[in-house]
Amino acid sequence: MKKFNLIFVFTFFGLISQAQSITDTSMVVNGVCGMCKSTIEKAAQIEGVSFAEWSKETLVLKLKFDPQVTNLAAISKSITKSGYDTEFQTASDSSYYSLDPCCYYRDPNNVHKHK
Ligand SMILES: [Cu+2]
Repeated sequence: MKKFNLIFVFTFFGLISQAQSITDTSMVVNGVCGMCKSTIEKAAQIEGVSFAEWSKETLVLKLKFDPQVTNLAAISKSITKSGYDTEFQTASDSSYYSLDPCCYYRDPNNVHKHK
């Protein structure tokens, strides 16, 4: 009985520490439309990321990830590779221009069309 309680306590605290080890944060990612949203969210879901949700209104990408597996820099890198600028890095021109013209968020006229 005593052994059982001990196992229970360890399992319980194991679950708590696991829950606390998830980083809950956000970063700003530039974009304009629903297509940007799916590309950004897909690019953000690298190994260790359990949640990624971007808003075209606020440009905020909400994130939950395991800091033992990944970090903001790695997630930002994956997003810039897909063509989007984050608050930390700028996407290369070649990845930016491989986006659909509808998604050209650096073009003020295009941004205006979406607002
Ligand atoms: Cu778009």
